[in-house]
Amino acid sequence: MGDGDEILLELTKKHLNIGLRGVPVGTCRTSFVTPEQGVHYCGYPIKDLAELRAEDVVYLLFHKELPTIDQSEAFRRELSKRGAINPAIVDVLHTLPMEGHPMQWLSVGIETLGMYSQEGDWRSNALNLVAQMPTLMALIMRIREGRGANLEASQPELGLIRNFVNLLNLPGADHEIMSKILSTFFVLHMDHGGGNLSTFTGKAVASGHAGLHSSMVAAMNALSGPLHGRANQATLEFIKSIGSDDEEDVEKFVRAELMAKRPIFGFGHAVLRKEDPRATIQLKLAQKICPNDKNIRIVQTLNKVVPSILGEIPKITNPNANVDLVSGSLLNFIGFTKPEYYTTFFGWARTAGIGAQIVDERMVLRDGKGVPIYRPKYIAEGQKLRRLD
Ligand code: AMX
Repeated sequence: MGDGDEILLELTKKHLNIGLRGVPVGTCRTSFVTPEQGVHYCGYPIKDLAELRAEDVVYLLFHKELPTIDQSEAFRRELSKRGAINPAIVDVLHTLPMEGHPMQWLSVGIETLGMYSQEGDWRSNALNLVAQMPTLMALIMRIREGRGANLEASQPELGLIRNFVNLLNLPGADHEIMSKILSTFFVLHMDHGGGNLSTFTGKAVASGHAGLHSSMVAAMNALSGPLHGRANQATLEFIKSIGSDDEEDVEKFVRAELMAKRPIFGFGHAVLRKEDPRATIQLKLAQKICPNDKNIRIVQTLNKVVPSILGEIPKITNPNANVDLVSGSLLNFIGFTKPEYYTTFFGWARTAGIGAQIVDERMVLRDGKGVPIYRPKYIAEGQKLRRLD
């Protein structure tokens, strides 16, 4: 089960130079995606996990089962112990150019953490990174925004989300609401099957034994592209450019965008054939927390009018909302008004899923031997093909 309906088992020429689309390359123990219910973590549909504590979902991805109360407490203590980071990271971040994208800062930050927290085993290194990400994220935002590093205030024992929220201490922010929205965002974005570009890249680099942190940096760089993780940034920019929540205005705007051959951001999906449950969950959360927020009202109007407009276009296989329709507007509502940071939240969440998948490929699959170094076959142009025709 996973990534849609049928599994391709016979390769022909038409499968070359299409980015391995649909070509099976391995098994994934953490998650799969179905057209009806979207992503499942270790067999659980995402809608059943969204309200859980973030650490319990990290536990699920690493252990393939949800923790008992005792296991949950022990795991949170373990993460808390792993959460302390070397203060030298602050000096490194201060040397980075403000012109860099926050995702570039995140990559440098993760590589630097790796220089100080390698323990020699993939699992420990992955959990160290998950535990240290909240502090790294807060430091990056504070230093970039000229608010100064406050590493001494880091309290990993508060938990992943709460430590970030306290450390960041964004002026005017409501810490309860920020924690709720970030916790949901974090759980929804942790994993998405084995073959998405960033996860695949991370596992490929790890297959050469480059080390957990260097492999994760490769994954984050893959995620940073506008065709991959940067779609949440693009969607909020799209929503802001609409400017009105009136149904007629929105419909006019959407039809003009389609005429100009531009995408309607926040709609459509490569695998899903229904509204993405991650969009449904965030729409409900927005309705509860901030129904009158200007961007959320535009999102709600979009969700009312767009599916039927896109439904008129036969080539579009899924006219419904995807995860990115709402996430940027929620982040904006809790005070993250600069969309360039949104992909870093996505990357932060993915360190859990990608970390767990790297551990599986390095320490579990093939009876613990691990997947060998990646080496797909490329064919010389003009080479005679006997079987690929
Ligand atoms: N607006 C305009 N055109 C769309 C569209 C949309 N929302 N969704 C699909 N289409 C077009 C495709 O571009 C494609 O056109 P083409 O044949 O001329 O190239 C055609 O409809 C068929 O597409 P599809 O098979 O339904 O989907 P896909 O797998 O090719 O693309 C996706 C999926 C997400 C890239 C696409 O729906 C899209 O561009 N959506 C808008 C951007 C967006 O919201 N991205 C975030 C995706 C969420 C995520 O995965 N992170």
